[in-house]
Amino acid sequence: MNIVDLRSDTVTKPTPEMREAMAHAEVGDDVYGEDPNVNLLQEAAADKMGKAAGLFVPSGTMGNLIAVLVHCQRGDEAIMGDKGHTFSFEAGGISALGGVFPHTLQNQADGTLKLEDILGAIRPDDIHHPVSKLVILENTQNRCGGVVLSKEYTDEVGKLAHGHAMQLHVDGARIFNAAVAIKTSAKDLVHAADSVTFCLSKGLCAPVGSVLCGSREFIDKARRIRKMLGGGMRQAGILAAAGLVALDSMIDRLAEDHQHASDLANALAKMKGIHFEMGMPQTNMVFPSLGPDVKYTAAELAKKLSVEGVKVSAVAERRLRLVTHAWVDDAAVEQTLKAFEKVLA
Ligand code: TLP
Repeated sequence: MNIVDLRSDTVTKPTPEMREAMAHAEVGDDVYGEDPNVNLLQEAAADKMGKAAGLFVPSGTMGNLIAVLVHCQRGDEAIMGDKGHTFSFEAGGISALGGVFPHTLQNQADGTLKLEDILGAIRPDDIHHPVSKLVILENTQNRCGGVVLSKEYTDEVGKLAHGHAMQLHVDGARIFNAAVAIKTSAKDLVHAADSVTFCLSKGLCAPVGSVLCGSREFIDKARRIRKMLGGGMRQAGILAAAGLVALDSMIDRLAEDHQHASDLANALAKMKGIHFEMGMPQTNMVFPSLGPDVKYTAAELAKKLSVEGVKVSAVAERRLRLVTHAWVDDAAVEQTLKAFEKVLA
């Protein structure tokens, strides 16, 4: 049976072009800064983000952690969404390893943090309080439906943060999905950010890695922290070579993933018991909710779908997440819809 894996875009595998580039990649010791492919990738990534420099890191989680550790000292506070990846899915690393205090604000349905909430969260200069140092936004905002934050909104948040001597970090794990969805450049979307992490290993299909971008001074500090965390990867050019292919040839095609997500959602919305309380997909994430007519929980339904060869995630008692990516084609969409029809019958 053909398996359709919609649990995440992290399940994507390197393309034949990537495997070819990896096989022939010239390498060097990146801890000495001597890996030519890593250096090329970092330059290309920084250019795409409109920042002065980039740093290849093993994961999005490490990229976000390093950014927080550069921007904040122990006891400082970082303002972030309560549905943000850094708050919910990074094992509390900023607190465990950096002593950084997370100040969470409610993510609105459109993925934003209200400007007045951010303003209200910034601490006055008073020895009773931690020092507010950083605001973190996520674009696309995963747990709000993979929604896109606009340039205008991000610029407003940047202005607010900078006006209070704070920095802005964007977790842009899927920033290219955001850019493709609203037909703009990633550079524009993160213009106001002091730092941004984006992932090569999700919709862009590279096997491993993310790039953290920012000013030259920021990246110099980030490089030391990456070493401290054990993220100096030596002959990482084998991975960077795949990352270069990802940046060259995998960005524009993300529109196909968005189309497949839309196709899935439109057809699922017509099935009895399925509704979209989080809204229809803007990018590659589909979050169907199960109404009272559906006799299964999301976890039970996911199990039944897997018997039909369709893997999805249960993200709440009555909500699933389906993520489209390059390995999900028209036939996979069809197989998924047939599986839903069968298990809901
Ligand atoms: N997200 C994964 C899981 O960890 C939840 C997924 O399947 O969506 N920022 C955002 C917005 C992310 O969605 C993720 C991964 C990361 C950071 C972390 O990236 P990695 O997995 O490379 O550490």
